[in-house]
Amino acid sequence: MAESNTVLVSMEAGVLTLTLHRPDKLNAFNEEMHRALRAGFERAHEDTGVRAVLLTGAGRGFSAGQDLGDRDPRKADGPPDLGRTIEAFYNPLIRLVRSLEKPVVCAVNGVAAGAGANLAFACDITLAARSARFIQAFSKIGLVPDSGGTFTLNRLLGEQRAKALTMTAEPLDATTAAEWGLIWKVVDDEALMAEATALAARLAAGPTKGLGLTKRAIQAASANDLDAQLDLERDFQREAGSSADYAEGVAAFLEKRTPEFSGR
Ligand code: LHQ
Repeated sequence: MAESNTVLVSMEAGVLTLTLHRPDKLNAFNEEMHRALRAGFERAHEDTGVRAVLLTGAGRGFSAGQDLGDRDPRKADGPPDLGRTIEAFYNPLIRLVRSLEKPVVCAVNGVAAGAGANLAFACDITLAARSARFIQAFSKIGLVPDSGGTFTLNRLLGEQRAKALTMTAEPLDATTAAEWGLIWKVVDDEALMAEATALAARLAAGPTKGLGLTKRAIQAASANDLDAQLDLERDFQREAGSSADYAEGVAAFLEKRTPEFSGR
């Protein structure tokens, strides 16, 4: 994996922690940070030792979205092709997060704006510091939401709230984001990392094969009717039922002991 100090990478007890690290820019995305984050998620896909990912930001922000200095339309060679930027960087990132068959926990440590907010919403279980806020900043600069925002906000909030948040770019506080179901929960600022780390570690020690199938099933549900989803559940249960973790889970239950899951 290419070394870059724009994303700090650490691995402990099956948890790959990826920390966005451009704190003086509120972890806004430049191409180097994109490449480093993508490499982190690619490692999570390939490395069987990785059983959960924890994504967070360094400093007082989670991510302010695209580094606008890097996509300045006033440059002499004309406005940049933002479609190309989306295709090359943001879409692959969101696809990597969503297709990873392992839990992705996100700890939003501070402001999350633009693509930074929508990246946080694309993760599987998102916790936020009580002081964090989410801003659909796109409309402030004449852009449209990206990084799956129109998909996620519409599904989670419905059209009224999705349109109001994106058209007004009004900040949404973490408590309201949790009440609206955009994130899992709010945690006191000083407790955020301990709680998110403990959650990621708990998931990494869990039956991660089954958790990965659970993630796929829930994500598939919005495109399926009930019959298709019931069929999918049958197929996934068949697969989970042949896993070592199912055998271990049942054995541990019957023997009244704590299971030791391997993720296989
Ligand atoms: C920044 C940024 C930033 C550069 C803070 N860029 N420096 C995809 C494809 C291609 C192109 C376009 O976009 C996209 C997707 C997107 O993400 S579009 C949305 C882009 N993001 C924004 O429009 C948010 C811009 N930032 C802000 O509105 C504020 O910084 C927020 C509300 C996030 C935080 O406000 P404050 O807490 O008051 O912090 P600040 O504004 O003072 O920022 C701290 C520093 O970070 C500052 O630098 P400086 O050298 O003056 O200390 C900012 O310039 C820098 N920074 N966001 N996106």
